[in-house]
Amino acid sequence: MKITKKVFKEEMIQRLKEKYAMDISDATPQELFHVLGSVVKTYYADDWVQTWKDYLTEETKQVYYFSIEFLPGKMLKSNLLNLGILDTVRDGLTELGFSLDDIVDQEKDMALGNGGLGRLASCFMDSIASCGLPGNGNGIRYDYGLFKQRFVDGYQVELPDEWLNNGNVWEVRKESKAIDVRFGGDVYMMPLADGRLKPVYENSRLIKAVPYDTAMVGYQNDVVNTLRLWSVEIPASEESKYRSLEDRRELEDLTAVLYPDDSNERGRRIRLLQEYFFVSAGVQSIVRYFKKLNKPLTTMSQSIAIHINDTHPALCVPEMMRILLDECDLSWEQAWEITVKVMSYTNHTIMSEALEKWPIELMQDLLPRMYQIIEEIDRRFVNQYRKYYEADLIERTRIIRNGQVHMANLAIIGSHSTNGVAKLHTDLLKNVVLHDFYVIFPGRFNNKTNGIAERRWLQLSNEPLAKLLDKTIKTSWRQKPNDLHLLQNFVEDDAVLSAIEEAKYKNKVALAQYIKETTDIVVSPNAIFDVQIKRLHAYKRQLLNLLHILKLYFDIKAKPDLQMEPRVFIFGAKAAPSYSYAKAIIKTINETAQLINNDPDVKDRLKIVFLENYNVTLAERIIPAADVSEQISLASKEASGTSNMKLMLNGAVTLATLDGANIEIRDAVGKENIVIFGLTEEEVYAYYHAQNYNALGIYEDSPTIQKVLNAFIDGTIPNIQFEGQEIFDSLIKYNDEFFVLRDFDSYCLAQKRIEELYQDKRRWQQISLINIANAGKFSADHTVERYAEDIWQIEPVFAHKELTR
Ligand code: NBY
Repeated sequence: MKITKKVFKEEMIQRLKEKYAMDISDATPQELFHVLGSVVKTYYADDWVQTWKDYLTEETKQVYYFSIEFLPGKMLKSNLLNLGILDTVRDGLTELGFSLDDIVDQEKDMALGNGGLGRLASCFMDSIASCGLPGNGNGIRYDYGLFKQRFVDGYQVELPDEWLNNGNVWEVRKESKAIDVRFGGDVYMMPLADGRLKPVYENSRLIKAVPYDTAMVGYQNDVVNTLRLWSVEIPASEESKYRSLEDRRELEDLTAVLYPDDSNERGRRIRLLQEYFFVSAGVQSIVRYFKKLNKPLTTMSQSIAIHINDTHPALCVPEMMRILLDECDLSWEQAWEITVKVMSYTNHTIMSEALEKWPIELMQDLLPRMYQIIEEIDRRFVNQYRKYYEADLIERTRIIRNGQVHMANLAIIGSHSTNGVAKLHTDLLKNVVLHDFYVIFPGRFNNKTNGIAERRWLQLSNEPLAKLLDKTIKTSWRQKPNDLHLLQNFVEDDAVLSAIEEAKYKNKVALAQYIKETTDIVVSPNAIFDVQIKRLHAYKRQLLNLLHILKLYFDIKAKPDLQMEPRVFIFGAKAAPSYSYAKAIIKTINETAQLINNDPDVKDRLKIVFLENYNVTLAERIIPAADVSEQISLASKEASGTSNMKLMLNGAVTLATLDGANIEIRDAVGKENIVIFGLTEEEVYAYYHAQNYNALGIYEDSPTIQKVLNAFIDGTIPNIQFEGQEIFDSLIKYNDEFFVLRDFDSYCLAQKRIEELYQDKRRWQQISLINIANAGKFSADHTVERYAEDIWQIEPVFAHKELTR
């Protein structure tokens, strides 16, 4: 698309007049944002229609990525970049007297996700479109996204995220594509004259699922895919059934809020209904589309792939079965073959409390037909495999067990592919967590290491570095992230090395400014910016970070003129509202920040900054300014991590355990260019087997640990009487579930190593460069290409595009 500055400016002036009846010079940034959004939409409208038509007429095989979370953040700049008009628009606006950045500030973050899993889904949407792959997202249009976090007296307080308050320019409501979804009541099977059975529903309810489509614009390739999010409405025909306001409310609330937990949802009715709601609407609309192609249902897997992102959409399996059996009259065997061929599943965690299970009664009550079908899948599974395997193994792998429906078991049994999200994670799935399934279905298991959208996490968020790269290695890296490798040739080039440092410095100045504005804390851009940004979880061990900071603090107190490299420790993290331990950690970090930041003895050698409301937009500010990337989860617990990749791409040095994708980052940069510490996964498992971990012993043997831990309960850290005790007890009384004390010494040594490296300026610059140069490997473009080839069997549409252009 070729848009000139002149045309763009005229369009802005004209549209603003039409929409707000005013001269552009009088417009507020908010008004400008809305007009700009609608102008940008016209720039991709034709391609959006065309992409859709191409898929239909060419009968291209498409993937549908089902995820209960998507976390795109802001979309304006990313759309401009991908349309190739970022500079045109920025310059045009400048000439009109406005700054693009002020207008960008007006856009609300679209935060329909909790953390890594939701953000991964959005990186994949960007990469799928940018690689020209035919793929669409399918999810829920929550009225309220992830809560806004505020700190009050150091405590996390949650406020509703009213992201739709000023409307949403990017979405298109498609009333005509609405779908009826049925739930509740009773169902029984009525025999027909020809011997088949038909379900008869009594007292069930119908709700209407209305899709809202958002364009997923590919990077300068004319491909525009669709993210389809469903919203609930009560169909006119059903109005009379709702006598009480409460009844109505329960339904209307179905798509009201995103559950703010990133590990477990304890069997809540509305959550199960949410899962079925978007699955049923999505699968029904896919089958409706497939029928338009006039092909035999038995060939569905040649046209359609459905991806189940974690177990939340696992009902895709029985829902597809229901449609094929009840509405298309296929036999069980035919329906099952199609379903398994179409479905694939990604697992994102080995933490057992996060493996989703639903009580049988709840499932029967809310989704009676789903339950019948799951029972039959379970029965047939047991029947088929008990011939070959011992009874215990079958018992452990079946779907219905101990009064519960095991969703991971359903997803694995009902799909042809199960993947983990980093090499170590996949190995643990095969060898430990899902080993029983691996025995039965060895060919279904595969690894797909996560990746990130390099466009957002470098091109958009780190302009100083992006420009430097253009100058140094030309611009091909923008199309092909692997070309970042070219930077490796400059590892001995002093000019390039110091330019990298200058770009980092610039970003640090900008972050320091933001920190001053939002927290009133003054930090020096000359200090080491040490960053830990991720959800607050015991296994991610923000506590280990804090213990080390306290150690540094006591070192200073013991030796007031201690020479050390000044440090700023930056945290960004939300805790699930119901996760009281995580909230205690937040409170404690905030109180420690008060203590240290205001102690005159510290003299700016140490600062703690806990930024409020960590989200995609804040990540885009912090990551370009980071010197050190904290990836310190207990080995074996972090499935992959993705902030590790984003920070590396921006030249931060990784300080990490051998967990998740950290291992692959080490392999990519070489062990001299990363700082590794702590127990390995084998050592962690050895402790589990021997059951001989003794946190109290470590405490008793180490005066340093005693000093640091006692600060939690002796009043040294103020205002944490309750929280301090809770944390102390978690380590000593409850034997330190995540081996924080065991890894403490090793972590402190690693931090010492970071300081030494930083003091060798040139060496640090080189490590930084090597990290950037080797980050292309972690582009989500590669990841989705692997999914496309190995799992979905879909192909890019470029060949066609080239011909018709
Ligand atoms: O998925 C994360 C993993 O912890 C991280 O290591 C990985 O990089 C990332 C992408 O693969 N998992 C995650 O973010 N999980 C969730 O957000 C989540 C959300 C909801 C629920 C469970 C997990 N839930 O049960 O409601």
